Order: sequence, then C-alpha cells, then structure tokens
Amino acid sequence: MDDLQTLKDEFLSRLANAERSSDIQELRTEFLGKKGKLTDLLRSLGDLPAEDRPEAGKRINEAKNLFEARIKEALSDIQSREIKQKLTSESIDITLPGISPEPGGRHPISRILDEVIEIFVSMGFGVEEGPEVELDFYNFEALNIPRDHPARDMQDTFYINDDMVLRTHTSPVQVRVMQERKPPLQIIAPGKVYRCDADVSHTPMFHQVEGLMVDTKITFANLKSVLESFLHVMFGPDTPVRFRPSYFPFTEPSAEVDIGCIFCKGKGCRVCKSTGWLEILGSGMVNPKVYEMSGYDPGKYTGFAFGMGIERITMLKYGIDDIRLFYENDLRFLRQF
Ligand code: 2U9
Repeated sequence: MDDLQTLKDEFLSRLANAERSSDIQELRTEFLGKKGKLTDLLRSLGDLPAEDRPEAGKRINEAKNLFEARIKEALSDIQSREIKQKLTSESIDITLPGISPEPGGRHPISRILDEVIEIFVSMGFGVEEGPEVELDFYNFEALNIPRDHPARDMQDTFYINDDMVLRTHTSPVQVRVMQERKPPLQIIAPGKVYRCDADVSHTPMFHQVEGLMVDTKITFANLKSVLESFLHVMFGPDTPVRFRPSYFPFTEPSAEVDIGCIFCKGKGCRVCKSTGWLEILGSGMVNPKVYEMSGYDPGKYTGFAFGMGIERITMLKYGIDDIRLFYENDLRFLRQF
C-alpha cells in the first residue's frame, strides 16, 4: 500500500507538470500500459496473503480509475489550450483592408494604333504585317528611293549590313504584298519602324500605319474621300481637312493632309505654330515606277497610298508635348490613360 501511495504521488505530480498532450500520452503508457507501473502492481497481487488481496485489489483499481479520469481531464484541458493557441497564432484579421491586385492598362500608343486600324478595317481594308529587319531592296529600291537620297544615309537609317536595314517605314510590307497578289488591293500595314533620330518629337523606334489601294480605276478623288472619312471618325465630323502639294519618291502627285488645329480651332496657337493647321498624313498616287518594281503593269493599274505616324497622332489627341514620355515607363504618366 505504501508503493501505491508513492506511485499515486509520482503520477499526480508529473501530470501537473505535463505541458503537451504528447507528455500525457507518455504518462499513460508509463503507468497504465501493458508494462506500466500500476499494471505491474496489479500483477504482484498474487504475492500477497490471500486475505489481503481483495482490499489491495480494490485500492489499485480505484487508483487506476483515478489515473484514467485525471488523464482524460488533463488531455481535454491541454487540447483546448492548444486549439486556442493555434487560433490566435494562425488567425486572419478579416477587418484589415484587402490587398487588391493592380489591373494593367493599355499603353496609349496601343490604344490609338488599334483605333486607327479599326477605322480602316471598317472601310474594308485588310491588315498586313512584315519583317522589321528588311532588305534594302524592299525598304528603298522598290520604292523608287534613289541611292543618294538622304533617308538612305547612315545618319538616318540603322544598317544591319550592306543590304539589310531596320525598316524606316512599313511601305516594304506593301511591296511584298504586291509581289504576291494581283489587284484589287486594299490594305493597311501597321507596325514599328526605325530611324536614327532622337529629340522631343522623334524616337529611334516609332509606329506607323500606312495604306495602299490599287485597282484599274482608282483616282485622287478616292484618296481624298477615304482619308477625309478616316479623319472625320478619328477627330470628329466637323474637323476641317485640307490637301497640300508635296513630294515623295514613291507617289506622284503627292499631298500632305492637314486638319484644322484641334487646340485653337484654327485661330493660331503654339501647337500649330500660328498656322491654324496640323499636319497629320502623307499621301499620293502610287508612282508608276513602284508598280514596275513590284511586277504590276503601270499602264493598267492606278492607286493611292498614305502614311501616318501614330506617336504624333497620339500626342495631338491627348495633348502630350514630349514623345519620350511614351517610352520612359513612368507609371505616373501611363496611369492617366
Ligand atoms: C507603296 C507605295 C507607296 C506610303 C506613303 C507617306 C506618303 C508619308 C509619312 C507620314 C509620317 C511617314 O511616319 S511618317 O514620318 N508617310 O508621308 N507614306 S505615301 O506610300 C507608299 C507605300 C507603299 C508600295
């Protein structure tokens, strides 16, 4: 009976010190398991005189019940403490403001480029693409740009080698289409072009949309009608449009196209340099020499072509005075669109 009391004292004091549920499981095995201390005591009953056995058996069984009850209690205490701890350490404060992912936005150049493409597509033009690294033949030779033309100078064009350049306009795309297909042709060529130039109104890479319409009876009247329709959708139906004589090696006659200044409504301001007009497009009737170079019969076909710089149009539409802002990736600038 002394042994039993010692065992009880030891069990209760160790239980009081148990911190984790795993400690309690170990105690259960140590005292109540098959080879446990209390189990041993129960087994040793046989060594007692027969008259003492019932009393001792009863006491040991009482101890066993007590141990089991205490273990159950302690386990439930510790488990609820452990759950509480987990809940605090792993809790989510649902009152905190959320971290919302910032949505991306279209670059202003992409927006205006798509807008221009969409207008010409609605008029029945097909969209064509071609290489940015281009043969000298398609970029210059086939477009009647002579060997001594300033555009061919090292100062103005990025040369890859003697007969390859970074295209300086998207015109070579249209030459390639002419070589592959017969008229009627009604296409635009949007894309990146490269010129060795950099200031407030020039970047070494910029975007163009050029267009070409060729058939047997295309006239300057068709050129005027298509470009005026485009400008009236792009800048509003009341925008004044004028055609001014100009010169390009690949068109004859050539015309530059102006719109009434959208800032001063034609009165004269800093942007239109007091002229009341803004230059928007270059255009003209395709030079017969270009047909010859592309394999078309110049006696049979006529057509018009045009070209515009997308950066310039975007700057005018949004009132931006420095082209370099488009390519600095400053979010304070880009977020405004
Ligand atoms: C072919 C034949 C003729 C395309 C044309 C222009 C006039 C023009 C400039 C506008 C501003 C270039 O971006 S810019 O600097 N473009 O003025 N481009 S006619 O003429 C062609 C194209 C292809 C086969």
